[in-house]
Parts: sequence; C-alpha cells; structure tokens
Amino acid sequence: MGMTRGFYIGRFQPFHNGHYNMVERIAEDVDELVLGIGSAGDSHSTRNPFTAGERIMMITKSLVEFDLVTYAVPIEDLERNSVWVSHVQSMSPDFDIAYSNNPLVIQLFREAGVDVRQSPMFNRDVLEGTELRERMIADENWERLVPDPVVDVVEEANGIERLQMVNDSDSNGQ
Ligand code: NMN
Repeated sequence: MGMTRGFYIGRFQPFHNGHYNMVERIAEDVDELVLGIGSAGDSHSTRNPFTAGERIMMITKSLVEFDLVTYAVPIEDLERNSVWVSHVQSMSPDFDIAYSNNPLVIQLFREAGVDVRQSPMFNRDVLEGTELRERMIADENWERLVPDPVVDVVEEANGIERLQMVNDSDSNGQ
C-alpha cells in the first residue's frame, strides 16, 4: 500500500477541540496531513483574530502527540474562486484527499477533480469557532474548548485583550 496524504483546510480561529477531533478521525485514513491555514493574511479582526504564525503554533503544538506527519501551510485568500484550487496546490505538499465541509471549498475541489470528503462534524466546527470567539470577548470560560497548548499560544499573543480591542473597533465601524 502506498502512502496517503490528506489536506484539511480551515481558518482555525482558533484551533479548537472540534478541529482536534477531526484530525483524530482523518488520521485513521491518512499517513500524512497538510493543515491549510485559510485566510492566512487575515488577523486582528473579530472573525480572524490570530495571525497565520499564531495559528501555526496552535496547530503544531496541539498535534505533536499524534502519530502523524503534519505540515501547516498558510493559504492566503484570492479574489478569484476559479483558480483557488491551483493556488492551494501551488502552496501545499501534494495530497490525495481534501477534507472540508465548507460548501464552496467542496464545490471548487470537486470541479478540479480532487477527491473531497466531508463529515457532519465540520458544521459543528464552524459553530464552535464563533462560540469560542464570543466567549473570549465576554471573558467567559473558553479554555476547556481548546487543546491545552492553544491556551498558552493565546496567552503569549495577548489574544484575549487583542480580540476584545478589535471587536470594539469592528463594531464601531472603524
Ligand atoms: O471552512 P473554513 O474554516 O471557512 O475555511 C475555508 C478557508 O478557505 C477560508 O479561509 C476561506 O477564505 C478559504 N477559501 C478561499 C477561497 C478564495 O480565496 N477564493 C475560496 C474558497 C475557500
């Protein structure tokens, strides 16, 4: 049997237990996994508080315990959906299967002839990301919803203070 490499794209704002569980499941299918850090150029906003570098740290530190070779690859957004898959492929190690539950992502990979798999868990992930950022803004308990190393990365980045500050500016339309 040959080696299988997967590609899992998400914004990971922040990387949380839903993503972690998803990697656990994907690890049953693949030998290696590329984690595509979507909207890599975005940071310091309510929807995208963390930089690509901070998200790389969250992912790398959270996944060391897996018996899985992982690569975190930042993927910046493009104005042109029609060439997005080529853009992804130009930045990533080659992969055999893409994992996502984002309807646009699935559509673009399918049209490009890439084997793409989805799971009902991905929808939960989206909800969890929003819920997490809302809890961070409201100083409510969020730490138990993320792998332990993510708590350290958020602290190192002063992430809560940053998110609260940018959320104030975002909601004031600045
Ligand atoms: O499933 P989520 O967490 O939303 O992640 C998908 C990522 O893929 C996002 O960062 C999104 O911006 C990105 N994406 C970008 C394009 C584009 O740049 N044209 C198209 C489809 C998905």
